[in-house]
Amino acid sequence: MSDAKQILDRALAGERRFLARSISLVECRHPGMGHALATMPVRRRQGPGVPQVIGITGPPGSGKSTFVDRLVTQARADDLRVAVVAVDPSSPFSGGAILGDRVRMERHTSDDDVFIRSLSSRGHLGGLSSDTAEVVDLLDAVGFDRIIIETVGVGQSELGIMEVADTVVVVLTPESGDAVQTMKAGLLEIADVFAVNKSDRQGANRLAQALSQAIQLGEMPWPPPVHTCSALNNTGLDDVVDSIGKHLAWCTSTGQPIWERRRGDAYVRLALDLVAEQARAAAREQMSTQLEADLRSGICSAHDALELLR
Ligand SMILES: Nc1nc2c(ncn2[C@@H]2O[C@H](COP(=O)(O)OP(=O)(O)OP(=O)(O)O)[C@@H](O)[C@H]2O)c(=O)[nH]1
Ligand SMILES: [Mg+2]
Repeated sequence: MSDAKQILDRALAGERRFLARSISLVECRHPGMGHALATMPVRRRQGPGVPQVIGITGPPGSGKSTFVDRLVTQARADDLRVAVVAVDPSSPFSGGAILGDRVRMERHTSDDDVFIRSLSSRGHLGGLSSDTAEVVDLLDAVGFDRIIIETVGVGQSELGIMEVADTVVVVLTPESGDAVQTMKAGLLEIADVFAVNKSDRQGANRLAQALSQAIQLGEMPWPPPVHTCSALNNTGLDDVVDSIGKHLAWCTSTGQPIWERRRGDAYVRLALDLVAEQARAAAREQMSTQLEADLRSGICSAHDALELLR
């Protein structure tokens, strides 16, 4: 039995420390962990909702973590075990934000039924690397009832979250741009529910109305409901939560084929990412000092290097 399998088994037996270690092994793409994961009893492979996976995305500072904190409180009131995965954009500027998240969620850290973990986005534009899907599988197998993923994003780069979450909530603010900008950024394709947060500030209603109008124009299988709310003041959140529930119900009925396609995309993407990462690492290893120097000076083009390193 490999070390990874033993660590995973102890995580499955409910040992928190080993859950944290298993996640670290997923993050570093430990091959033994990858294989062990594939044999796990992952409930979400059967269909949406068990566990319920909710993705929260939106521009920096729109109130995602404050919102997630509310969702955690609500889930705990329903006696659900919750895991939160916050995907850091691995940017030198994110340090403060992550610290901020910890402070915001501090009240939950002593609760044994709440697990909070930051993941690196590995420089993926999407703010969500394919190993997030594996971490969610792990949290699923360990028995969490609800898994919440927070990622920062401003548009199409966020497609990855759709593949992992049953429902994606896009959190906007009156300051994050008008409806046209939101659509140009591709957020309409990503959102299952829009939460226009910071409704205590001017412009939230206007943005929400413009978004609703734009949505009505498109013929979407699930036109995303738009709500205004204030995560800080705890107002309007019930409607957002209600819409999350309705979207999940839709996923388990009419929307099931769409949900299945999204899920399938995640597995295909994970496989392609693994291949690409391995090829890149092998090419890096193979690249001689001379070839690197030739690339730097322009003697050798990137296309020539491709032929040489194939
Ligand atoms: N006025 C107002 N401020 C809010 C509201 N919700 C959150 N904030 C504040 O907005 C700031 C950012 O909140 P966060 O929850 O950290 O936002 P975030 O989207 O998680 O931020 P990043 O993860 O850094 O992208 C904090 O100072 C919050 O207190 C709200 O409804 N109204
Ligand atoms: Mg945050």
